[in-house]
Amino acid sequence: MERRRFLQIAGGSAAGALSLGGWLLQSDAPEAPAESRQVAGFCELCFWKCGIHATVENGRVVKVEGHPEHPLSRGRLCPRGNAGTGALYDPDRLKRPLIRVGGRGSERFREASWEEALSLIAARMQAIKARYGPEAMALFTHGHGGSFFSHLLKAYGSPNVAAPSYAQCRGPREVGFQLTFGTGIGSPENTDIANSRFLVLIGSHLGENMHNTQVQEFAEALRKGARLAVVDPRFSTAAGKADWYLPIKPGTDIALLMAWANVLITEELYDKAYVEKYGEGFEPFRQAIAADTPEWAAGITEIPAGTIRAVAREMARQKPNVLIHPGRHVTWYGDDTQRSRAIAILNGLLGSWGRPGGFYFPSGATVPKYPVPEYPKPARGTADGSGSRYPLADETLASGLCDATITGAPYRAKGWIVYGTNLLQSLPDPRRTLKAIQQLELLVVVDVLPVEIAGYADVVLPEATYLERYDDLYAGTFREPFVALRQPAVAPLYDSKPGWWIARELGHKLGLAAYFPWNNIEEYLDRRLKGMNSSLAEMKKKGVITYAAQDLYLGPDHKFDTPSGKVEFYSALLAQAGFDPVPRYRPQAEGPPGYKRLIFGRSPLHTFGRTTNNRVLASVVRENEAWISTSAAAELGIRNGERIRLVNQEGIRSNTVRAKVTKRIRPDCVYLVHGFGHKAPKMRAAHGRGASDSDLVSSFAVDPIMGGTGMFVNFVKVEREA
Ligand SMILES: Nc1nc2c(c(=O)[nH]1)N[C@H]1C(S)=C(S)[C@@H](COP(=O)(O)OP(=O)(O)OC[C@H]3O[C@@H](n4cnc5c(=O)[nH]c(N)nc54)[C@H](O)[C@@H]3O)O[C@H]1N2
Ligand SMILES: Nc1nc2c(c(=O)[nH]1)N[C@H]1C(S)=C(S)[C@@H](COP(=O)(O)OP(=O)(O)OC[C@H]3O[C@@H](n4cnc5c(=O)[nH]c(N)nc54)[C@H](O)[C@@H]3O)O[C@H]1N2
Ligand code: SF4
Ligand SMILES: [Mo]
Repeated sequence: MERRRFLQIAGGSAAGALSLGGWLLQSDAPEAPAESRQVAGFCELCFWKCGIHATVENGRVVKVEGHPEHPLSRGRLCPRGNAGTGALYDPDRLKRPLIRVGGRGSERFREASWEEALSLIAARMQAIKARYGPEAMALFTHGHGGSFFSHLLKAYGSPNVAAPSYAQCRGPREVGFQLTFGTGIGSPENTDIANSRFLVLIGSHLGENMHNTQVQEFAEALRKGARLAVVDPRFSTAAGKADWYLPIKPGTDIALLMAWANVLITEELYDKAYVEKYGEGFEPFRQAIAADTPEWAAGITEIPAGTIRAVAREMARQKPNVLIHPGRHVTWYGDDTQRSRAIAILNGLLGSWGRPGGFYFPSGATVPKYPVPEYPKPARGTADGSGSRYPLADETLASGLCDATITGAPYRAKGWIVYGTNLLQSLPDPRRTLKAIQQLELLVVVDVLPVEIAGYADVVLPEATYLERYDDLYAGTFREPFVALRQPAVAPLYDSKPGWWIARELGHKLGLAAYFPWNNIEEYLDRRLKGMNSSLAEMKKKGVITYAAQDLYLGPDHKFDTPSGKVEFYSALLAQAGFDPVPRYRPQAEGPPGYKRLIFGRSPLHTFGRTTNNRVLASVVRENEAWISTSAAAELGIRNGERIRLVNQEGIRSNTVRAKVTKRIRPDCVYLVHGFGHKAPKMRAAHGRGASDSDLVSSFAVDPIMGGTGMFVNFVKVEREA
């Protein structure tokens, strides 16, 4: 029992919220409220979009709980979701439009009316279009509310719309799986964790990585007796539940994965019927990895050959109900597409793609679009290098747009709209981002908080939070397709406005009114919903409509969407493009003597830097710690809890941060939770708290296949604070 306790997500009572430091108790506990109602919607504390019920009493949201019918929440939220009031009532929120009056980054702004702020933006956008063409405007966006801004940019004539959740997150995984199975993984991941009998986690640290549904399913699988192997240089929370923990030398996973494939093949343990029926290029694959024995891999990964064999045999015993988890944030070392492909291939050998406990086939509902004119065709392609410099990238690269803005090749973006992404924390090497910003004639930031990137904007626009606004419908692709609505629980505070309103107003000012032919969002949503036999009135009550699951698992005549129509163990496409057709291990550069590799991950109580200022969550986890192994700390004379600084290979120094001296990490690594060490002065709860991994990521390794930016390639030494 004990070993599973961490997985219990806050249930449907106030308990989850109340346990978070009593914050909600103190502020909101009126007796017998005159008004009490529940409003359905979906969460925006991370990008998973769980269904919520917000309880409103006397005009205030007093708690946020899991929507019982929503398939992603099933009545529960993670602790961050329960802390939604901390986002809504954050006293540091952006309150009014701001126009910069000092130098970029000086944080000197004056307040402006929406009319003035939007007119200024529209005038500059028109000037940029006239001088450089519409492609010179770029949009960086993350989060559901960005959809109306993407629409605006396409209507304006630019193809340059990118999210850091591709080239800085899951991009290599999508490409690796597409190359192998013809389909990417998507979000929510099509992993059938609940039915898995053996789960192998390659770094993906479920339990700290708190995507609600996955963690619920993880608990369910373990309860049903699933076995677990965890491969991680750090003894993660999940490692604490594992039957096998493999403390791998960082950056060597491809060797381990190919050695597993080698055992499955040489011991004839793979799913022969599946490989024969669905596989392509098995023979050249077998030959290519013939020398990748466990003994070979042991010398590279520092995992004993016996352990490698034992885990492979367990995979075989449980096949095909095995899941080698594809991970999500996979931009680690620049060889990430190949590592993701190695994971995909291993799943192919085990026959788990399209099988219970492996990967299911998700389906989505179609919601008719609101009719608008066709978008103009941009004269130039995207500026980021996807499809050209990085041939297999299938989404726009946020880092690529930043590069093009600096170099002007193939052409420069002269205006950026940044919606819901703090580029100074999410793109690698913040110095580059600042260099790019120097080239801009317009930088607009649409956010809810005065984050770092907002400090450099020409115009800052305060968005209403997810509890105060409608957004576009969310048509989820999952086991059972669903359509969910976000609606305001309370009216927007201050002078904040919903994204749809901002985008529509701007559209009108830019002469693009034809693309926003509706008068208000209710009209827009109702028309779309009527097209699927529902209505806004119905959805406001329900919050979500779920449809029957389609075929979840592999049928006899399945065709894969790869060039061969089969599961590609050997990729002719990669060979043609000049890449390894079969994943090959290549050593990573080591750090300078005395330095340790900087790796990072998540706290179960925070989402990046977006929640570190949330008082409810910050009352529990206020700052991050630098994990240092007991042996390394002894050598350096560092005590647990002592304040230290991390100094990277280029001499970049972190804030002071507490050392967490622990046996739970390899001596060659230092670990931080991402999202702390905020420099933005107006984020009063988060400012200066903990160390920023983003600042230390001054170096990155670009994946030559799809342009992802590997970020675990920096090294730090530890300095004691005098
Ligand atoms: N609570 C919470 N949950 C979240 C998020 C959040 O911010 N907060 N963010 C969400 C998002 S967008 C994403 S993409 C996911 C990210 O979560 P994951 O997909 O799980 O990915 P990472 O954050 O890269 O995983 C970091 C883990 O990889 C280990 N690691 C480092 N180097 C290596 C290596 O060379 N080999 C191996 N095998 N392991 C290594 C680290 O020690 C750490 O435990 O989490 C999601 N869930
Ligand atoms: N160094 C380093 N870099 C990383 C990572 C890492 O672990 N380390 N992780 C990578 C990963 S996995 C990902 S997915 C990306 C994520 O990178 P980002 O998308 O930049 O994620 P956040 O840091 O959460 O930034 C979200 C921003 O949205 C704002 N926001 C929150 N709610 C709303 C809203 O309702 N409306 C608007 N308009 N804004 C809102 C927040 O205040 C914040 O400024 O970063 C990647 N980059
Ligand atoms: S996983 Fe947590 S933070 Fe993310 S959407 Fe769900 S409840 Fe919200
Ligand atoms: Mo991510």
